[in-house]
Amino acid sequence: MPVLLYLNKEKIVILTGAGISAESGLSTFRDSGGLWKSFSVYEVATPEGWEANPEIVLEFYNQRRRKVALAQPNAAHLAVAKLEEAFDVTIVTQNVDNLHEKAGSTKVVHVHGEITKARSSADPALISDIGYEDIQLGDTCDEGSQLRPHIVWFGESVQNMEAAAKHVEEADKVLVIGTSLSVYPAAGLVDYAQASAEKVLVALEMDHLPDGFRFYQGKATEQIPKIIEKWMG
Ligand code: BV8
Repeated sequence: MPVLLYLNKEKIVILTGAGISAESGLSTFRDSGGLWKSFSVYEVATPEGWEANPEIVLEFYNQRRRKVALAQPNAAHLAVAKLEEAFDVTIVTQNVDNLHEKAGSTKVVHVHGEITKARSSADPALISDIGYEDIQLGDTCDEGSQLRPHIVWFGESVQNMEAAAKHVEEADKVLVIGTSLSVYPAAGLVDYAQASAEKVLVALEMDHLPDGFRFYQGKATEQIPKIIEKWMG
């Protein structure tokens, strides 16, 4: 693709949450049957929970990682990946699964971490790819500290936020898929969208719609291919 052509491509930023992976069999958090209905957030997704009982936290993520290993990208992930043929697409995801990458998307910014990575509990810069392997108590980093999931827990600073906000600010189109927009600062990314940008949100339901966003209510695998087909026109 000649550079000039690439530079002229419209920029699309796609902000995704657990809802885009729901139809791939991965649980959301706050829907009925969601993870926070059967697990205590405090126990499995906070540094305090990790300090109190690391085995419970390791098992929570080991169980989810085994499900991610078996999960396949769905029609929504695939349609989003296809957009790259005609647009400059950046995905900013709160999801820790790798279904966007499995679908073929090439620019994926994770703000809440990645379940296929582990990091040293002593040095957050020591990150390693573990694929779908469990992390057990006693698994240590090169410096001898216990390995933990490379996941952002509540009370921990979110990753890549500055880059993510810049992408949204520069976008001609912002598409939000499958997030309740209830976790900050990630949820605040929608506020960086320009008034002039086309803003669309797809979910099963939304308590509050961010300013200027058009709401398409329904399943991602039904709504997203239609929106992408229109944009690819
Ligand atoms: C931090 C771990 C400070 C990863 C998660 C204001 C500013 C800053 C912070 C705060 C603030 N107010 C409160 C806070 C604290 C807190 C917070 O936001 N609390 C909330 C609950 C009020 N934020 C934090 O603690 C953050 N850290 O700010 O630290 C700091 C700063 C500097 C230095 C040190 C510290 C950290 C937040 C990250 C927490 N980690 N999880 C994991 O285990 O996966 S959050 C968790 O919720 C996930 O990461 C997930 O990504 C996130 C959001 O959930 P959603 O993806 O939106 O999923 P949800 O179930 O909620 O909704 C599903 C949606 O999909 C629904 O809309 C539904 O309709 C739709 N849907 C379902 N099925 C489908 C569908 N749509 C289409 N098709 C379908 N089939």
